[in-house]
Amino acid sequence: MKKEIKVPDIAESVQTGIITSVLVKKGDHVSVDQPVVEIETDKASTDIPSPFEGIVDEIKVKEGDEVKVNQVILILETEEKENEPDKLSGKEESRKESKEKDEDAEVDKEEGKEKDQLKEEKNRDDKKEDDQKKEESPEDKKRHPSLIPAAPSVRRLARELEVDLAEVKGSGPGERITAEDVTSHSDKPSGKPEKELKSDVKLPDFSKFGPVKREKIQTIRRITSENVTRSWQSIPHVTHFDEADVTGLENFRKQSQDGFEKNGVKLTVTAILLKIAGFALQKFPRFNASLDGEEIIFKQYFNIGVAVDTPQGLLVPVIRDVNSKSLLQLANELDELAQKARDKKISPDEMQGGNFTISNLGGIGGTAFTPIILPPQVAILGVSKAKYQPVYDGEEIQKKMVLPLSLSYDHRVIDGADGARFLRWICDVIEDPYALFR
Ligand code: CAO
Repeated sequence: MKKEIKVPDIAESVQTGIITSVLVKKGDHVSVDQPVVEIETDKASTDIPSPFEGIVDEIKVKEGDEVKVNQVILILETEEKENEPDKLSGKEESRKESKEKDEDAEVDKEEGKEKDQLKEEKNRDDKKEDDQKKEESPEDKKRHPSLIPAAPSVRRLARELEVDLAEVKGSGPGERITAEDVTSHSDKPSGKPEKELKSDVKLPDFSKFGPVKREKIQTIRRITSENVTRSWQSIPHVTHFDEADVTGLENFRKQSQDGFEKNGVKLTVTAILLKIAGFALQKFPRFNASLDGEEIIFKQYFNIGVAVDTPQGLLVPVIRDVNSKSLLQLANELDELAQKARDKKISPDEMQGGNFTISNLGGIGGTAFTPIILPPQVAILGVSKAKYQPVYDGEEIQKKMVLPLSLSYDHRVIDGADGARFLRWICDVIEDPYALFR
């Protein structure tokens, strides 16, 4: 029996991706969980595993194709007979069941909320409706979107795909709008220009001046570009600079190296900064927060993202609960996640939930830079190259290794003095770890 392999729900808010590699060919035998294609989404590169065992009968996609969640990518010829019940692998079946249960529970909850809301709105509108006693026009629907018949999950999908439900004709009973109605509506040209990376500068014909070559912008670069533009345009950034004497910390790092290497990992500057930044976030809760309209959300957990330079662009894996981890655990986890990011093996989940970010460009060079905040975070620490410098200590000039640090913060949440105190505290702890107890 022929079975379709579709693009699964990769992560919340991910609806499309680009096929970067097809890992099988027609006639190949595929086993359960064997990766069949590699897909790049706005969150990461990931493999799509086969939920069935069988022989590849047809490949519906090729490298470079843009695909949507639920789109068929492959057809497998399985050993199952036509009339046999759908035999999903045990793992897939329980995955599906528990996902459906979770979704049902969520939908029930949302539907409950929505029913109350609907009731309220309906009471308010009943008087008017008595007078009108006529069918809802699209204009009415626009004024009362909650009167449009659609399940909460469908409304959510419409929001994600930026589809206006008032413009969708429902194909379900009583013109109820289904998920398919929304996705097929989003396929139709809406008259709105496609999201693209536009420059405000009118480009000249460069070929008049010399040879040129054009290259399509890859998904990760495109998404980074959109995110940094949005962040730069919507967050009032301030960048504060300071320097830490890392002579003692470098000695500690070198002395500890043997012990770490016995455990198969190097103790790096970034791992030490992760530890110190975790304590700093605990001491200065505003830096571990997010802005939500007129409220500030103070997070009670300490997850820190680390910017990783990869061949496909900038990725930011997140180290969770840094304050409950030892330096060795942090060094190990950082090494593992950075490698996964470079090997395109990092999952979207491993890049979510960060409260603060560290971007260390010091391994490459530079004296200072102004990092861009990753919303909904409110601050990011930039690290430049540590080098020996003559430092006057009030009595004499000494040779010290100095690490330049830059902290960009959201001025809506953090004042300049707070920014200066936060970064100075980090420098103090780097220079003298006993400062932690002060
Ligand atoms: N100053 C001086 N030397 C530094 C340093 C610093 N700030 N940071 C790292 N180094 C040194 C390390 O000590 C190491 O030297 P040794 O081999 O002699 O010990 C070398 O540089 C390489 O370090 P590393 O990069 O392997 O290790 P790391 O844990 O410090 O950094 C990571 C890991 C993921 C942060 C880094 O590999 C990386 O990708 N950095 C780029 C981040 C980036 O792109 N930021 C920009 C984002 S905004 O566009």
